[in-house]
Amino acid sequence: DNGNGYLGVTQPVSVAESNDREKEVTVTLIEELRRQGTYEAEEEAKTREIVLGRLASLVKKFVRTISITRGLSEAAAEAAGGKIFTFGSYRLGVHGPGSDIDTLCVVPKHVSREDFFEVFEEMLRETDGVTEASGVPDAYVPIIKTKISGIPIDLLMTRLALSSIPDDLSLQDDDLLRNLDERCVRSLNGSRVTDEILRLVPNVGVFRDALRCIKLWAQRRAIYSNVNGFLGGVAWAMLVARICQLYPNAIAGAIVSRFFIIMYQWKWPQPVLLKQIDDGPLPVRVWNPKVYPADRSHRMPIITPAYPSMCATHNVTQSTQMIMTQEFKKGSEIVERVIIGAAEWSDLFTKHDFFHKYRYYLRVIASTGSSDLQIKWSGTVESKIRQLVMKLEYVESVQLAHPFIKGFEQISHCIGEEEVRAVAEGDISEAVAKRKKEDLEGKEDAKVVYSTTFYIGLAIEKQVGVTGTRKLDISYPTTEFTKLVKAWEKYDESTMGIVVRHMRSSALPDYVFDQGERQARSNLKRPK
Ligand code: 3AT
Ligand code: MN
Ligand code: MN
Repeated sequence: DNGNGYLGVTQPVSVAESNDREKEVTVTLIEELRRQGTYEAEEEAKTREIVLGRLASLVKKFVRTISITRGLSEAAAEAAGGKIFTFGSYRLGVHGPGSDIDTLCVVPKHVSREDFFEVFEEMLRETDGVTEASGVPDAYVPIIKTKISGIPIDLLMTRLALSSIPDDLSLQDDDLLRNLDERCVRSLNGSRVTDEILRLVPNVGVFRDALRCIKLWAQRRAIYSNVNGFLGGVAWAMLVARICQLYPNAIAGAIVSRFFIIMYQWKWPQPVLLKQIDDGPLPVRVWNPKVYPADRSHRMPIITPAYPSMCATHNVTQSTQMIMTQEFKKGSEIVERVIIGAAEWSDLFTKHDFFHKYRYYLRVIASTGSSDLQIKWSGTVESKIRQLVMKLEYVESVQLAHPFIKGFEQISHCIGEEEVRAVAEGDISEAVAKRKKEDLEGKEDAKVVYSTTFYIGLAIEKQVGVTGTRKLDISYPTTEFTKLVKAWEKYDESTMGIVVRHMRSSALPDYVFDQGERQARSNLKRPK
């Protein structure tokens, strides 16, 4: 509550209770979400709780162990505490079967990050039920990825400027950020943001059900991805939370229907805020378009509620904004029909038609010779795709450059340089496609090529074709993009390939379609 009797930066639109029809469609919505498999089984939920309990004790044991080696007494070591906080989808209560648990480990000041990545990681490995534990200490947000009793877990750590971490510690106080290093501040942020979102919604149960619906819809419509210029989990959560604030007594079905209409009509770049932005006690940057030109360029700003507030949607481009706006419109039409009984909730969750929508596509192919290197290289290339999209948007005849939200990975077993080159250029011959690992045995010039292909759909003005009379010229954006990815500090010409090619939709490979999807569509287009 902000002192005015409501949550949020404005008064609610309506404090009315939902009507009978809205109650009915809420029941059918939850049924449909169940049918779609968005809820985990009871058994898995129990496993998660057990795993978190064990993780909490392990963190305490770790803090105690380090405290002893730092010369603290038994009693002081015990009192040093240590606590875990979850964030991400599990904390919000919208995780699905197989989701990870994002967990923050909070330790006192005498425990260092090195201790975490050396001692704690080792302790994890020696724990029963732990099947994976790999730390990335130099990441922007340092992380240990682990798996306990089959549950994937992302572990972050933050070292507070406190000599002990009591069990009832809350992360809400902004002063906790004083005297922390930047990595600790970044690691703390996820938990502080999710906690704050939950505090700022009037009814957490309603928020969860509505968010589950919106997440599933966004995934099916292929607009769930922060890197590619759409929205990620935190941004979707904040949008739904804002609608919940505007209709504090509405139930999930009603929230979902308001969501689409309000988001379709939103006057961007007016920001979506869950509370007023605080200036806070530290000399750190807080989102402020009046001060920072970069913040003024955000097209659909959705601002995190925990200090220091940031924009969760700085990747949105002109094209991705247009695509999301169209999807809000379509969603609002479907939900309107659901309310009058002329459509089913399942209609809202139909699969996207990205690979049927455009006549021309760009392919970006990143390739290397090893799986470890491929993860890094394809990740680097993917993180730059929105730069390519923005450059394509500048090309006069390009109306829209639509990035697909995931890359397609392939492993090709090649014999000879010729085949290696062809695969790197995206031409995987039938012979190569069929060849297995065993077929390479004893072959001297054999090489395994790992490739990831990203697709960008192009909406082009009529009369302009890739091979038409007025030629579409995308050489400038593609050359600039290639230069940009090659400027990566770890780029190595001899081991990393990057190729950009355009293609007609008819040349799309079968792997982008579900079984039978392509055939069904082409029958649809040419009825007999
Ligand atoms: P899932 O149910 O796990 O798919 P989620 O919303 O929990 O959905 P993630 O586990 O990927 O999604 O991310 C949870 C939060 O962790 C979101 C963001 O604040 C943070 N996060 C995700 N990826 C990164 C990253 N590479 N670096 C830093 N923070 C990240
Ligand atoms: Mn997660
Ligand atoms: Mn995660």
